[in-house]
Amino acid sequence: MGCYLLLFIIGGSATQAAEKALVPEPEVEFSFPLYLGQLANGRELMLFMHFDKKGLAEAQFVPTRLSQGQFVALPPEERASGLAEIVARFPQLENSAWRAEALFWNGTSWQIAPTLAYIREATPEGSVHLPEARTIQVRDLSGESGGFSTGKAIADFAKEPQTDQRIELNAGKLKIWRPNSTGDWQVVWESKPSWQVLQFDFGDADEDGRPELIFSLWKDDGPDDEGQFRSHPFVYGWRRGTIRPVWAGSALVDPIREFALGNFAQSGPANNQLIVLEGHYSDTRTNPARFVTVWQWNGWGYELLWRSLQGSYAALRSIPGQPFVIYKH
Ligand SMILES: [Ca+2]
Repeated sequence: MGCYLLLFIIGGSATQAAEKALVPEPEVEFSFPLYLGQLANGRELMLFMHFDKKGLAEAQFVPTRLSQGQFVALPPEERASGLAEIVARFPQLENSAWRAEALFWNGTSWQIAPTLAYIREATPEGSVHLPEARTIQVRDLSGESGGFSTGKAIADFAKEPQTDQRIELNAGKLKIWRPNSTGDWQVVWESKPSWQVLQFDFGDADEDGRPELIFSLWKDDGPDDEGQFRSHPFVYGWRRGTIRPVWAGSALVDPIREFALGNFAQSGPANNQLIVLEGHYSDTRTNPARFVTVWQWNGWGYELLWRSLQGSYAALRSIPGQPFVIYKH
């Protein structure tokens, strides 16, 4: 009898330890801006650096303006001249690995211009390199928070009760973890085994003030997939006490290589744009993209605002609060 009891206890402990070990730890990442000096017309030059567990991952030169003791993003009409000044300041970097391109809103249209940025994962041949495993910890809604997508109606969800949440991508599988009533992390949602998730972000994808999980995936199980693996953008959110689909984009005409969600135009408080590097189904999935595109939520889906000329594009990056999207070409 005693022997059985002992075995039971040991068995129980081992199982618990194994479950705990599987809880993903968020990435160790931090960013800081370095002040480099003055530019013309009262602008100030910053170097934004981003570190992860392997060291310096990215560094971008960014023109800013000093306002009430803070370095703030340039207004739309100054963004082009600010970038031009940076390239002129460092002519020795013009034909180096720092050479990059910026996409931004100049007040009247989307514009691209040369800039300087180091991206460790950018390869000379321009292939697309997305991390195979990534875990972030965020704060998400925890209570009843109304219906699904509310289109253009902006609500202040910041006052809602929030819960810690970990989003884990590992080898094409996406999982959402939240603590249960005793504080132990548990999986509350995971992507279908047949899906291949490439990239995710957490932000207000449908402009209603609530954050969502937005991700790009390949799947072949929908009527619009026609038995082929097709690229889709999906949006999931915490709705009525669980994770639910908010918006499931249909099979895209051109597959997503990389995307970035952010308030790049900075034209309103919840006015996000989705920047997408688009490839072609006939290319391999790590081939560089052929187009850079800008999309905006219109109440029921994403509407195309701008498309680049055909070219070769990869390594899409942005800095929170700065109105530039950087890529290599
Ligand atoms: Ca939202």
